[in-house]
Amino acid sequence: DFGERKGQAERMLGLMDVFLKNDPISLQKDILHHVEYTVARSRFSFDDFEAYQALAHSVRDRLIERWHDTLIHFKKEDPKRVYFLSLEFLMGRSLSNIVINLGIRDQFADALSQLGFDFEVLAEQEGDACLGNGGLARLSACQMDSLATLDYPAVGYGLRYQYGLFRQVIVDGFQHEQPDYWLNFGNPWEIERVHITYPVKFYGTVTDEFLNGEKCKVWVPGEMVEAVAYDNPIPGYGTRNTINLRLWAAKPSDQHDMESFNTGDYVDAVVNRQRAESISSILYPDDRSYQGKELRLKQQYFFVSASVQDIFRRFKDTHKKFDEFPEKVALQLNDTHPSLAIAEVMRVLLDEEHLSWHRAWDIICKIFSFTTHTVSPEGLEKIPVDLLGNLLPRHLQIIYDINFNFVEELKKMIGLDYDRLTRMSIVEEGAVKNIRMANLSVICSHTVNGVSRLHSELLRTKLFKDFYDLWPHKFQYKTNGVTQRRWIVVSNPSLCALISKWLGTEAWIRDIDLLIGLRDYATNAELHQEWKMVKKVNKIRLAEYIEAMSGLKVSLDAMFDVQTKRIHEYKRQLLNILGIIHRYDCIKNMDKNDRKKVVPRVCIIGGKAAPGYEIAKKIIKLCHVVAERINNDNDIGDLLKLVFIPDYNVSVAEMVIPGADLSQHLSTAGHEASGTGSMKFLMNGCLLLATADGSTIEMVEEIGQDNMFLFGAKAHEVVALRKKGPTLKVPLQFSRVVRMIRDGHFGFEDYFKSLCDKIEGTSDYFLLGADFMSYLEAQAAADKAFVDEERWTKMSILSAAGSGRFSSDRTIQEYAENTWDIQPCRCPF
Ligand code: CR1
Repeated sequence: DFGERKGQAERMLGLMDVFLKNDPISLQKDILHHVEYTVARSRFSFDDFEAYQALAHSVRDRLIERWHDTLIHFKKEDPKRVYFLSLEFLMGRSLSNIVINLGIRDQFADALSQLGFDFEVLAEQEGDACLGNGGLARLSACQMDSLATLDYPAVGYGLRYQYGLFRQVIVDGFQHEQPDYWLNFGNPWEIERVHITYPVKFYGTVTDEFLNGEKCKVWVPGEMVEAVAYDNPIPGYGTRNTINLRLWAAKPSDQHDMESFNTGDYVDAVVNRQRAESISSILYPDDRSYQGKELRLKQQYFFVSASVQDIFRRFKDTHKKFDEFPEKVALQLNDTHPSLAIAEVMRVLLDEEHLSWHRAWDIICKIFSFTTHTVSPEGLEKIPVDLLGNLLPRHLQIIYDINFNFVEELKKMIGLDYDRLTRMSIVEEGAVKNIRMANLSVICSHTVNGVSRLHSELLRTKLFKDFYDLWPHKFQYKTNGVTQRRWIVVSNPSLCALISKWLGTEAWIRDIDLLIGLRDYATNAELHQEWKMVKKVNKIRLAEYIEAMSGLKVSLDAMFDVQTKRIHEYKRQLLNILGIIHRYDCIKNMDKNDRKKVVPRVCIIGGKAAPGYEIAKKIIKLCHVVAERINNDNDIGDLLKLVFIPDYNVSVAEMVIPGADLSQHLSTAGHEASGTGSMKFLMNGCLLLATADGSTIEMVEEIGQDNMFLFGAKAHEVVALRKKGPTLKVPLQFSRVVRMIRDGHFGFEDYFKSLCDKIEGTSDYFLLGADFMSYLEAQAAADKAFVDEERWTKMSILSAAGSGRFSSDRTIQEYAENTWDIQPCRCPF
């Protein structure tokens, strides 16, 4: 009957256009069609949100076309694929990004304007997908964009949380958290795959059984839930390739609780089933502390198990021999969160595919690569053995076995150095026995990546020194990058047009190295004029946002000075606030003449604090009380303003970053693994005031020290400074501003006492006092540069021109070549 089916297929094809058309009439028809039949509003009466929905569905149709073609092409070519496992993806909005990558933004904008709608206004209707916390999660999103653009055969795997990162609401200067039920208004960018489901097992017991005369382990689970796939197509730019980001949602399993239906109360049994869904219900909002919560572990295993089943299914579709597995599969662990995948792949190979330990282990050692995103040992995930053993009894056995073999091997290599053996073991002994997920990941991966050069150095000399001494060849680094599609083309259209005009090409959108060509015009008066205009346009947009949000009018002549990122002690937002208090204090004590020389500033701070992170929350409150004081002091006027931007997320960032003149990156040296916010500011021609930490060190190499305001102790000096403890001198200026807070100059002195105690005396772990003078000097240098407009503009042009190295395209290419060993697989047009 193949002939019959083929005949039918041909008839069906004849009924459809080969491709959807992108001329204005076709687009308008398509949008109206979706208004009427998808959104189910009359085409004579629909509002902006409904128009957005119809628009999104028209875009989605075109996206799906390419996505199908890519998947078919990959299937045909069967290249080695990289599977990118990440518990977090911070996608933000999708519409603008997608139409730009598909190359049909202008066509849609024209079509809409003929219908009486403005593309930009509709794009604003979209809510953010905040399925991640901060740096790590946004990095994953940028990397997906680059993977697609560079034609790599990649699949992203993650969790489809029903509640994304909390919304931050400020009440009386205090942070409050509100749930982000982001799916309330539907999500046109995902495709629910009701037929792509896998059972995921938990709890239960492991028994020994005999199969064909061989002993094998059988895991009899105590609970089963179903993982359902939701596919999110990710289009590349300048290519037909559109790759898949597959997010799993938990649903009750039909097999799981037949028994309870027979024995118990029917209604109760149905209600109980709903508990299964809680696994994918919420994103944990702490980005660096691990409390050994069972639900978190369940989430990790749930997404890992479903992804691994999916990967095996795909492999087995076309391959019989598992020895070919490493030729077709690269598994990337984005931090330790997905590292249970190691034990899971091992379990499947041993218990389900019945490979010998030796063969299975050989495969494991060839397929995993691990990237860590932290510098501090406390940031490394540990899982209590009891918790793991209860939830995943078979996995605990496998991890013990891996560890046993490892330690035996290690003894042969290093002898009975018990301290070192203890440090390197996957199992941490102690009152609570823990599994060290980082050790597991390092031991089982062929490559361990850091996210900047300095980070890699710290990994080799501190965090993973023992492992580096053993396996130096495993350790690499790939300095992070961000995608210029999102961070220039989508978020700063005027700059995008300007760059293309001066470079005479749009090719830099795919080939970022071309940006360097801007250097040739760094002193060109005409470019300077246009460059300043672009900045002004973006400052106006930001100023309007600030006014709409807080009622505060800010002067466009002032320097817009921005620090936006998650609130953390090591990121030192507090240093910024103390600097602002100092500036305020100085202005207050100036006479009229001196005040004329002050460079007016609008200081902008934004970022979320983890709900349980008290100190971070106090920093937010401090920012508000200081702002209250300064902004209401008529004596100060436009010389100084302080604004806290609430609910910082991807789309707020898209507006704030292009409008910034100066951005601050103040982490105590040696604490920021990389930092990626700085890269977005740099690309947008914003000047950086920063410590020599993470990726900023590499930025200095690209744009030169003269084009940045660097300050503070270097990473290698920090340790020595800490040792000085109480003998460490802090400047009078520092003591004075802390005293102002303690004395209640801004109110709430009792509440802020613990904050002040944290930075005075021996407890100033992040060295605010030690770095304060140097910080003030860097600020003064920034003021001086700002009044020299020509110099400032030149620095700004050189910043953008030198930002090419910080594109995620470069990062991904390095991963593909040096870690995953994959080749591009380009879908023909
Ligand atoms: C690091 O703190 C880095 C990003 C992306 C962060 C930051 O320096 O740029 O990862 N870590 O690599 C993180 O978010 C949860 O950990």
